[in-house]
Amino acid sequence: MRKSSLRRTPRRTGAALAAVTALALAATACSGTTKDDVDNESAANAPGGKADPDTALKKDLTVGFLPKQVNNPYFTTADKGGEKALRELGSRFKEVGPSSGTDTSGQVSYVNTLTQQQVDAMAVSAQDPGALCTALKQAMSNDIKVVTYDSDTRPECRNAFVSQASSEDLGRTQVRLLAEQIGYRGEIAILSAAQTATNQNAWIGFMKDELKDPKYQDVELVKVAYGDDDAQKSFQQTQGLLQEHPKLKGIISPTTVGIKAAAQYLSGSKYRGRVRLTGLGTPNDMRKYVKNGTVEAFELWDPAKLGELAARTAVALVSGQITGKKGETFTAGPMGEYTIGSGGVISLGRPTVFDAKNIDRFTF
Ligand code: RAM
Repeated sequence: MRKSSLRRTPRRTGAALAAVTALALAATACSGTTKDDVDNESAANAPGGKADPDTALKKDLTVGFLPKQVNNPYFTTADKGGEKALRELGSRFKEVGPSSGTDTSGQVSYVNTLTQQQVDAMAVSAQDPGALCTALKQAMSNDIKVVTYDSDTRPECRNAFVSQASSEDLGRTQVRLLAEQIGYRGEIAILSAAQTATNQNAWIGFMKDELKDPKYQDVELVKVAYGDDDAQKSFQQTQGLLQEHPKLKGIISPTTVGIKAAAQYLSGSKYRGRVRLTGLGTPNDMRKYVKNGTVEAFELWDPAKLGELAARTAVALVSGQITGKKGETFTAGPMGEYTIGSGGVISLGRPTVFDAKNIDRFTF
């Protein structure tokens, strides 16, 4: 089914397209499993397609953005970055996506919709590493380039992953930030997003590994709670953590929705300033909690730049400047040159740590 002629036969009827889609879905579902389990490289390593770094960027393309959650301010900012870049490149942006932070099946339907609409590329932040694979492979077999950004799927289910920063760095630095604040002693907890989220789970894996270092021998991780990137649930989970673990000294929340809700809870409670909070948040969400002493320091990358890089990567893939293989390089407009790393990963750069001294310089 690779490189089927679907996109080159505009007169194909909707019914015929649906039939082909269903057949291809069945075919990919039956054939992929064994290879998928062992193949750790991106879909770029499938046969065919050679990068031509000198070819011109195509215009008039349509790139569909599918975030984890549409009404999450983090994704609003990220996708606006993608929209701006596509406008500059003479292409079109569209955004679809679920409103809940756990709606994996909703994401699968949106992938299928974008495939049926025959977009040129899609940029997807995956709610779950495996659940989207069949649908994404179907998109790629219809000559649609697939970029994941923010949260990855399995490497063979997309052409490239635009990563916000090294997962290892993000996981380890969040533990270091909190440990310094609690004097390397006491109980800590993690308040995450969805239990299936690839990005949060990768960071949590590195947090647990970091905690094995003997310098954290007096720090104990007592619970990982999940707020599903839902403000109310995250607030309640924070409350629950403190009820269950009254000696808790600190919380790491590696989600913009979670850290904001946790800060809101701590700020209005007797724990303000006593229970430390760090993680990943936007300066706009966290400014008042830094100023009122609830939060000392937290980190993030610039979401708009992440969206911009996802859009520029998608256009470079469609144009044939890159295929997603390790070692290929391309110029992402004013963002400069990027090299594709192992597993088809393109890394945005290093995150910024925000505190009372620098937070007013950032407006996202
Ligand atoms: C939330 C989402 C997103 C994550 C940020 C830090 O907005 O879970 O995937 O990257 O937090």
